[in-house]
Amino acid sequence: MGVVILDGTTVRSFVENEVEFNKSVDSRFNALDLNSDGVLSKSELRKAFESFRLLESHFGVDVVTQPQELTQLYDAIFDKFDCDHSGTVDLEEFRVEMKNIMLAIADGLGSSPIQMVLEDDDGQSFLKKAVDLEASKFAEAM
Ligand SMILES: [Ca+2]
Repeated sequence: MGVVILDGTTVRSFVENEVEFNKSVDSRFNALDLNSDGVLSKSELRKAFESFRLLESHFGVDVVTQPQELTQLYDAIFDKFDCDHSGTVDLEEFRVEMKNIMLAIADGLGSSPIQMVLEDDDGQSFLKKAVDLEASKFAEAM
């Protein structure tokens, strides 16, 4: 477990590094595509958001959300990803919306850094990757 400092600039520069960002998004997409049919179904995408825990936790404090509300929430998220309303999310749709979400997070963070506690198994998380990338840039500059 480690503590990292994260601000909007860190997240933004990660998103804007298209090669690194798409690599992370693509590997996440493949991990989520449980039946390997090349698209994400509603339940596959729901699992993604349950694992991100962006919705259920608020500043690290778990909030209780009713299952029915959650289902509506996940349906709304799925519609946002599924731009062409095909009933599935393809890689391109996933990339576009992940970028939107990360930029929204960056805007939310602004220039006030937050401290994040990362569990050991968070090695694959997007935010962790953003921090690692920023750290490697500092290392190169020195
Ligand atoms: Ca699938």
